[in-house]
Amino acid sequence: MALSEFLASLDNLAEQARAAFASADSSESLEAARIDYLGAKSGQVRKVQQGLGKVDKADKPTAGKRFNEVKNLIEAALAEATQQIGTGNEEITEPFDVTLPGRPTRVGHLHPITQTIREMKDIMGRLGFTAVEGPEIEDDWHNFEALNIPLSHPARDPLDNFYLATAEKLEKPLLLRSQTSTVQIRVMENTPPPVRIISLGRVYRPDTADATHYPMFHQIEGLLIDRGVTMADLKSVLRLFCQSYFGGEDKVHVRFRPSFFPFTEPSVEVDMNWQGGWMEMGGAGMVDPNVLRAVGYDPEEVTGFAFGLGVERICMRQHGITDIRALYQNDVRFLEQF
Ligand code: FA5
Repeated sequence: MALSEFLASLDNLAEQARAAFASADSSESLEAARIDYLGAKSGQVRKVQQGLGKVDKADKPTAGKRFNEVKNLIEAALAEATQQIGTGNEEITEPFDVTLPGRPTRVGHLHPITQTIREMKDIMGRLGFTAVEGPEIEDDWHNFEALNIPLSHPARDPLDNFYLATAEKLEKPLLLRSQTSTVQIRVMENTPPPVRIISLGRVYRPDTADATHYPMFHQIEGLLIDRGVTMADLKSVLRLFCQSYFGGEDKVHVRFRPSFFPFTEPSVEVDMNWQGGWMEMGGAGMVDPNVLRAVGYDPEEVTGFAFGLGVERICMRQHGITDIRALYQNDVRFLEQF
């Protein structure tokens, strides 16, 4: 091979390699270009080097010298391109101040409803009520029958309840409990009087969500059974509970309205003042003798009161939350305020 031809191929190679390294825009593409040109087995530089053997003997020293120069040039171009892209493994050259404070860790906290539930348990615990739990999937007996809600009662309507599609549906329907009053029955079935319990948990109703309704919400149920319990005891306990939770007599007004529940007689609805008007907080009343009989108690011996209050509404009033849906949208910017 003529010397001039070999030298021209070297110049050509240097130019192409430089252009390839300069146009690489990531360490991956640069590595591909490196292998293409400087790869030990079949890189372009290696191929051109093989051509050196075909150069006339007399021209070999000149050709070899130029080959080494061009190879060095290509390696320098690669080093420059590598530096520009950065390998991610650069050594830390900036001084590092070990006395700087660390980045603050974001600490989570309890959901406002969980906080409310805990406060309620505390307050009622101080009034002598023990917290108990019951299942969220209930049967017909505990959600309706034992609560004096007969088969024909509209409260059993499939449009008002989440029935579960079981094979025995018609015989023994199962449903997501629509109220925590189910727990009253479970406790009285297994405990002789006196009874003094509360139960806090989720209940489910196919209600359309609006500012004060949600299809899943929480109730606090209270039940006190003993000799000689009266409506006055019920009103005192509810007032004390509200005043303790809201922080004093002047912080909340509670109003009782005559109402009807199949499982209490007489029954009341309990309202609290809220934004210049009233918001319904829950229902309550004296346990109906039919319910006492259904669980094997003697209504001539013992009487009692029960109440069921909406936890979300009480939490909303306490924190000035005007829409119940905000509690369940899981927007951290909202939740971290509590
Ligand atoms: C009951 O559920 C009765 N079990 C209460 C009761 C217990 C009465 C013991 C007598 C003795 P009511 O359906 O009214 O009652 O619901 C009670 C409270 O739950 C309401 O006052 C309200 O505060 C809350 N509530 C009802 N539906 C919803 C809903 N969809 N979203 C949020 N809160 C609700």
